[in-house]
This record gives sequence, C-alpha cells and structure tokens, in this order.
Amino acid sequence: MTTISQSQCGSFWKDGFLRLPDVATHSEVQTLRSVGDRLLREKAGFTEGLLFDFYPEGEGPDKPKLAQLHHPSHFERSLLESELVHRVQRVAMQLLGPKARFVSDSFFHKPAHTDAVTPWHQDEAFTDPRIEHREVNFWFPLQPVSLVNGCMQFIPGSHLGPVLQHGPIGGDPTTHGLECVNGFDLKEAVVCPLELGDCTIHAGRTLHFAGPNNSDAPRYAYSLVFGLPRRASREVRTFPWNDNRHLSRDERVHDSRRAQRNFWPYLYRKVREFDYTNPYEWRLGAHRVARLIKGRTTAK
Ligand SMILES: O=C(O)CCC(=O)C(=O)O
Repeated sequence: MTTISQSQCGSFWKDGFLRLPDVATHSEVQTLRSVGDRLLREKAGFTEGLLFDFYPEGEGPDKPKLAQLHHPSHFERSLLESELVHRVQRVAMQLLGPKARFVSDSFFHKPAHTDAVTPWHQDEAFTDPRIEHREVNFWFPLQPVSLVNGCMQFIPGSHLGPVLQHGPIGGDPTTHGLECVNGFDLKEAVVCPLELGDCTIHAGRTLHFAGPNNSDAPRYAYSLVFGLPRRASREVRTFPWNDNRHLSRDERVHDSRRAQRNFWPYLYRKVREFDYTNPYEWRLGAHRVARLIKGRTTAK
C-alpha cells in the first residue's frame, strides 16, 4: 500500500483520523519491534530527557507505566532509512501536500497488566501555542491491538475545533503526560483495533486515547509524525497547562546541556534537520541564539 484513495483522504479530513490496513510488512514490524525493545532496554535518551514516563517517575526509569522514547532515530539512524518511511511520507504528502516533511518519531511501551491509560489528549496541546503545527501522526502497533491491550480511540471531528483545555494527568504537575479536561463527549469515541502491519493516522488536533493493557504481554507502538513547515500561529492563544510544571525530564535536559553532554551530536542533528527553506525557522533560530547569548552574559 503506497497511496490512499481520494475517499480515504476525504474521510481523514472529515473525521481527523483514518485506519489504514497493510501499510508495513510483518518483517518491517518485527525490525521496529526489536530496535524499540533494544533502545528501551538500553534506556537510550534517558539522560537527555528523550526517554520518560507519561506518569510521575517516582519509581525510576526501570518501572515506567507508559514509557515514551522521543526521537529514537537519533540513536538508530536506520529507522529513517527504511522503505516504510518513504511509503508513509508518500501518504503524508497526499494528506498535507508536497511540502510535508518528517518531524519526529517515538516508541511507546505499556507494560503487561497495567491500568495506566494514555489519557485523552490532542498532540497540539504539548506544543508552543505561538507556533502553528500542521501535522499528521502515523501510529503503528508492534503487535495486534484491541480494547484488551490498549488500541487507539478517537473523537471524530475533534480536529476541526480549537485546542481544548488540558492539564497534567490527575492535576499532578510532575506528570509528563497531559489530559484533556473537558469539552468532548466520550460517547462519540471510535475504537480502532488493528492487525500487525496496519496503522492509524491522526491529525495533530484530533482527540485520542489508548486504554489500559490488560494482556499478558507488553504493548509496543511506533509513531512517525510528518508536518508542513512551521509558521507563526494566526491566533493569539495560550496553553497555560504547560506552565509551572515540575518535570524530571526537563531537569535531565538541563543537566545534560549544562554538562555539554552529547553537544556535538546534538548540534550535528540540529544542522542536519534544520529547514533552511523556511524563513520562519531562521527567525526562531535567531531568537534562540539571542536568548542563549543573553543567558550567558547575565550568568557571568
Ligand atoms: O501509544 C500510545 O499509547 C499513545 C500514542 C499517542 O498518543 C500518540 O502517538 O500521539
């Protein structure tokens, strides 16, 4: 499967999500699964704040309730060199147009027999509200998924409204995960069980959820996000739920930057991933450098 039909495209933009069968081969899924397994076992990205638990990390990195490893391709470049990524990019271009480009990838791990859910949220709620992110997320389960082990669920049409009010899970400012606190009707949720090789696609603003894992095996997933070049948001908006949080992940990011740990690989990635054709990225980059210089001179 390398393209989607016009009616699938229409259905995606009407509902904000789509279930796509047979996108990956079983061998591609097995490869993803073994790479994800290894990176999670090695705790890749933990010191840089890229590996974290959606829930408070009181029990340390060994017993996450819902672990997310953001940017695993920073640690295993071959993830982005696969035919699967090219296939997914072609579908992203059908949905977003020819300017769609890779944004990020993630592994998710939900242990066996956990009551931890991936709470209802819109991915856009995690972003900087001053920036417009027009993204689509391809979510591949790395084993079949159903209601038993936490398949995805979506609220149709939720991408057409605003970003709804979110808060840290259970109101606890130490949780990395956010939950949408109101403004939607649970009765409208559409459950999307998937077979191996299938994926769901959702827009950055589509409300989604994945239930607990009541099975005997861990539930793994891999997501690929593609988006249009970022631009300044045309609305004035604030996401106050991202303020005053106390995230252990942020402390690790800070410590790792202060220790200049992995600075050269970080800089190399930034230079390689920078969107040179987008003037807005140059503006954001210049602000960032100005903030850095200001921080250094005031610290002296
Ligand atoms: O795998 C999960 O439980 C959550 C995935 C998710 O929320 C996402 O990819 O946006």
